[in-house]
Amino acid sequence: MHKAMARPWLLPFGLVALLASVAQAAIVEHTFNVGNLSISQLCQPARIITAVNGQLPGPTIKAREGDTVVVHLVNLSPYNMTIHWHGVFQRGTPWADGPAMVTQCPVKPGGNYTYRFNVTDQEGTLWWHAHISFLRATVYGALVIRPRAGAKAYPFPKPHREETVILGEWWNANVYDLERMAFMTAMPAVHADAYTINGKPGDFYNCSDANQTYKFQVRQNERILLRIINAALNTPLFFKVANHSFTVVGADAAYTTPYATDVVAIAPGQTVDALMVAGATAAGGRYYMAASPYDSAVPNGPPFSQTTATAVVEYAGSPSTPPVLPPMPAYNDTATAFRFFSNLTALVLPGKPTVPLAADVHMFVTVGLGVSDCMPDQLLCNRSTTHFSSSMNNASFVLPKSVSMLQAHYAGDDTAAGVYTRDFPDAPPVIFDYTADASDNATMQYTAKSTKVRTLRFNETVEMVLQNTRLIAKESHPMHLHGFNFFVLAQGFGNYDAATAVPKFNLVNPQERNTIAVPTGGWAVIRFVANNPGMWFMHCHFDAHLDLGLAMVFEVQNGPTAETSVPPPPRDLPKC
Ligand SMILES: *[C@@H]1O[C@H](CO)[C@@H](O)[C@H](O)[C@H]1NC(C)=O
Ligand SMILES: *[C@@H]1O[C@H](CO)[C@@H](O)[C@H](O)[C@H]1NC(C)=O
Ligand SMILES: *[C@@H]1O[C@H](CO)[C@@H](O)[C@H](O)[C@H]1NC(C)=O
Ligand SMILES: *[C@@H]1O[C@H](CO)[C@@H](O)[C@H](O)[C@H]1NC(C)=O
Ligand SMILES: *[C@@H]1O[C@H](CO)[C@@H](O)[C@H](O)[C@H]1NC(C)=O
Ligand SMILES: *[C@@H]1O[C@H](CO)[C@@H](O)[C@H](O)[C@H]1NC(C)=O
Ligand SMILES: *[C@@H]1O[C@H](CO)[C@@H](O)[C@H](O)[C@H]1NC(C)=O
Ligand SMILES: *[C@@H]1O[C@H](CO)[C@@H](O)[C@H](O)[C@H]1NC(C)=O
Ligand SMILES: *[C@@H]1O[C@H](CO)[C@@H](O)[C@H](O)[C@H]1NC(C)=O
Ligand SMILES: *[C@@H]1O[C@H](CO)[C@@H](O)[C@H](O)[C@H]1NC(C)=O
Ligand SMILES: *[C@@H]1O[C@H](CO)[C@@H](O)[C@H](O)[C@H]1NC(C)=O
Ligand SMILES: *[C@@H]1O[C@H](CO)[C@@H](O)[C@H](O)[C@H]1NC(C)=O
Ligand SMILES: [Cu+2]
Repeated sequence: MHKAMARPWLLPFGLVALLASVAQAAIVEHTFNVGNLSISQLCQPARIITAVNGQLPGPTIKAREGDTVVVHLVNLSPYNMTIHWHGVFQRGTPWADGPAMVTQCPVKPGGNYTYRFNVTDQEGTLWWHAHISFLRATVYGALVIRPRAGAKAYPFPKPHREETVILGEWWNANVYDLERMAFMTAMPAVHADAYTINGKPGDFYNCSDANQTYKFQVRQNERILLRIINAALNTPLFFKVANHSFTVVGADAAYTTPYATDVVAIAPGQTVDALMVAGATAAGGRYYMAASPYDSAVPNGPPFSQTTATAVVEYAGSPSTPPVLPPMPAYNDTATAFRFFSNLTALVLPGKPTVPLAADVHMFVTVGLGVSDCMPDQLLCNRSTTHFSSSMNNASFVLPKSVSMLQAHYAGDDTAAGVYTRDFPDAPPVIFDYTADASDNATMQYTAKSTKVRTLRFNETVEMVLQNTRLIAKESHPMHLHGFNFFVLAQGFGNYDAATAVPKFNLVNPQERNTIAVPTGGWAVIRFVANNPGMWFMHCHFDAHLDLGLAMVFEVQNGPTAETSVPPPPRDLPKC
């Protein structure tokens, strides 16, 4: 499990530390005007989407480790809005995390809010996205954190160039209305019409004009750092470049042991940093970069778009020959996805946190789909058909409506008692054969709605076994934790069995992530240290599942000092 590959590029870290100590932290300031953008995709008539500063994807935030990021969100759109800084620890700034009704009330149309936070103790690729409704389908962008001392401080050969590669999904529909309809009917929303690379679907859709294919210009033998982000709402993706291979050096803004591969698997919410050498044998040429879906649902889930997004990697001075398409894995190629996900290990660096060798809190949490009663505000919920739900430990999460959970937490126990309960269970209500077809019956599928949190003392170490179920369908749920990175000790298929799993725990160099694609019909074990007081959302990063309740919240209590306590809310925190 933890065969570290050879490290060909070890750098003198004393030098890195010296350079780091003299670098000054800066303030990186942006104004995000969120508003209407008229755009034509897939040869459809122009439609109005919600976007930041008239761009799809939105602007890239470029910072160095230790910098302060300040973003003024000005909501000129007709919708309530919040932005989440996906993967940023937000230590000491829990009010800037962004999930609607968890850490803040939304910014109403015409309103504004300033997010202020430091990007400390993390380097690599993160991203930002709307955290309300399905609006992140078009409100998203990259957040790149470089080392303080510049590119020389990368623990891998300095790239000649860096490129952001944001994978997304596009609908020929209003995604706000889609979310409303999916919620009110408790039925899955229709699937995306296209996948995209840097906002563009590429040449394999029934429409071609010069504007719908993204192009990367490269020079022979250049070493390019690809910062790959999966911003799709509901679809894990396979990523390849024809006739090129990669060396993965980071994931979720944590360095990895260099890992050689010609295919990247990436679930919604995840990022992968991969070096690619422009060394295609025939000098020059044009090659497709491609992203195609990984559909892990068994039996088949709702239909998904069986299409491929492409961009073109074009060598300088090359003739305009037709590009070559790489052979993509089959949509159901779980073996390829698992090989990639399970083979990554951390690059252990001096001074970086290492995996806790023991845990104070042990949780066993089932993750999956189910059915619930129609809620009063699900106005179109048909009582005579199945209405879908999803849950963790059979508790299907609903957001509060009148005040955010962090505000309730900060106000104290009396307020909190009316907003959430502290009874999120450490184990499912019934122990059963989680992944067996025979367990998928009406009794096991039923789940009730609630707003439950798990309260943690400051600095407790938590171990969580995430166990996917077969209820309705097996599926690889990408589980995302706000406020922390976690270490991935082990993962596998079937029901978790401590007797065989514990001896395989990687306690040497486990990968560190903020989003784990729990194997379909399988399990993963994660550990994190609750050293960040606040209210931290943990949820499936498929918006279709989040909306149906696949979530919970960690309430992390204050530590002994002011620095380890939730600070007062910023004065401009939006009101409900
Ligand atoms: C934005 O577009 C919506 C239609 O989607 C429209 O109702 C609204 O008036 C537009 N707002 C502005 C400021 O143009
Ligand atoms: C953020 O960084 C600035 C500058 O280094 C520092 O003054 C401030 O205390 C930091 N804020 C938090 C919440 O750590
Ligand atoms: C932000 O909101 C405040 C309070 O409503 C208002 O005074 C200010 O002008 C707004 N700023 C912008 C840039 O819209
Ligand atoms: C293109 O159109 C054809 C015929 O209408 C259809 O069969 C095919 O699925 C479409 N392809 C895409 C990628 O939409
Ligand atoms: C291509 O994009 C540019 C800039 O966004 C725009 O001005 C132009 O009209 C577009 N062309 C087509 C054919 O859509
Ligand atoms: C490039 O990739 C294509 C598709 O896999 C393959 O057919 C072709 O032989 C490759 N060319 C070279 C030069 O490797
Ligand atoms: C993938 O799907 C194909 C075609 O539907 C099927 O023949 C194959 O058995 C599936 N493979 C796996 C691993 O489920
Ligand atoms: C990766 O994981 C698979 C198991 O899925 C294993 O067979 C393989 O040897 C591992 N190593 C590499 C380098 O892919
Ligand atoms: C509700 O579901 C039943 C059973 O599938 C179906 O016959 C009926 O038409 C549905 N009603 C509505 C309003 O969609
Ligand atoms: C449903 O599945 C559970 C778990 O396997 C089992 O205990 C129970 O007896 C089943 N109920 C029915 C009605 O089949
Ligand atoms: C957190 O716990 C670790 C040991 O588990 C300890 O070394 C550290 O000092 C604690 N941090 C704080 C701020 O209490
Ligand atoms: C926007 O949020 C407020 C709470 O801050 C809520 O009352 C209102 O219904 C929301 N509007 C929409 C369109 O969701
Ligand atoms: Cu899910």
